Amino acid sequence: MSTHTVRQFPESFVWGTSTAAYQIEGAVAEGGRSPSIWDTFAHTPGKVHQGDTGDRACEHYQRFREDVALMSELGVRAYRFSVSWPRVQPAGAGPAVQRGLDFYRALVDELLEAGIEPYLTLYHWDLPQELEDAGGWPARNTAYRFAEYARLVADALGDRVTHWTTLNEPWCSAFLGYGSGVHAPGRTDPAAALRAAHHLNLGHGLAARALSDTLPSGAQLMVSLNPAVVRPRSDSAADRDAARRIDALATRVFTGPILRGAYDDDLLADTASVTDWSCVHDGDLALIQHPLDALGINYYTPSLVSAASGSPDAPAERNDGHGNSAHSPWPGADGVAFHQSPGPRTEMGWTVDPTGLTELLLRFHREAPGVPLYITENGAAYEDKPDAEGQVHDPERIAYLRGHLGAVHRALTEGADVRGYFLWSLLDNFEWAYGYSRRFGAYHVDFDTQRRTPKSSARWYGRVAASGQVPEGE
Ligand code: PNW
Repeated sequence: MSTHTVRQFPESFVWGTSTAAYQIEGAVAEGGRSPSIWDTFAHTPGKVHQGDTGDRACEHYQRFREDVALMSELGVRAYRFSVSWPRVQPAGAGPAVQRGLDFYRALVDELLEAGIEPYLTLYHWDLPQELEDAGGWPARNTAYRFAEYARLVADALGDRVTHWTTLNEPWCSAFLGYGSGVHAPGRTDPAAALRAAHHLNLGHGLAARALSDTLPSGAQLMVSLNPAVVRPRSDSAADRDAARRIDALATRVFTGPILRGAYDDDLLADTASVTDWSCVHDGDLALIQHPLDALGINYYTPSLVSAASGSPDAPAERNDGHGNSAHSPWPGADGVAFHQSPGPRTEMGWTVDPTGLTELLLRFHREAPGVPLYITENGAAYEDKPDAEGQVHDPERIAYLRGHLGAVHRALTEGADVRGYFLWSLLDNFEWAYGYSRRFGAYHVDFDTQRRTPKSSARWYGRVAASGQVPEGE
């Protein structure tokens, strides 16, 4: 076997970068935008690292043309971004605000002009605050409001955007937002978190139907999930059961209804002490199981779990990678302990393990037969200090990307229908509860001057995107 194999990707493989509205746009009071739950949360003392907010972020709202030029310079042919709901429909109900739609139309036109294919996500966590005040995702009405908003955006941009994603990582919205409270809106109510999960599923199904009704034929409908790769610490029955529980709460709570039209019995049994699931109405599951044209998978790191040792009532250890909270994001799984997986870690504390990505892609190749897969997020945070010449050398990120692209290639050779890869992220940006203290960008951003500088990983990724080849060594 050669030690210098070059892994060749298919000609049609889509290479892109990814961002989200609240993490990069800033301009939170421009153009008629109203506050989202993330504005409120970030402005609440103690919620975000050093009191950072998205008020300015990367000023992408003003600098989007420059940012599209960065993508051209990089040589990527696709861009995944999200639309800010409160920019388009400030109260979360009623007519769209034209200035909000105009911003996204200008962005899309700039992308198309540059030959970059837009991949639009409707919801990357920035719920209009007014809808939270009316109950948020634990309230059924929010799912209907989401579908209405989806239709407004599809009416406005359906003539020029082909790739449509309803939700990004509903697990984070439901369980970090309403369970552990480390994300907006910061509620810590396990029953509300499970209701939120169902209403996110319902919102996805209703929005999928609205998009199918509105978009021209040929449009591609997808959802981006962050399914967990859960590994039991030992082969004992108790540890394997702990892994099963977390798989149910992290992954199957979404893929069950979305892919198979059902919540699995073990999930319902595990959570029976938390909720009776009366939020699931007749007909909901059929709506949620709307045919998908593709499935988006976000992957960063696997999870290592065991049955909590000691008395059966011992509280679960928390996974630091999921943010520190006295409250669990895993309702009904108090008997599960999380452990640090062995191996090198990124600045998030997340273990680098590309084999998890191959596993996930092969799993969904089996569980969603005929549904093309995209990696809609993958990447790593490192310290990334500019040197004396202002250059940023990030060999660890290059190694991370090389490893994970190797994992994607491996899944392809084993038959998975993987169509594209979106690096998280184009720019260093507002990393949620970590504020600006964690940098995922291909481009370094100086948040005082807003200067963007390509890291060495950006140049590396650009060469990969241009050639479709991932070199094994340097
Ligand atoms: C994802 N967890 O967030 C998001 O889609 C991005 O907006 C974010 O910047 C990126 O990954 C990096 O964090 C996650 O605790 C946040 O398991 C937290 C978790 C997973 C994903």
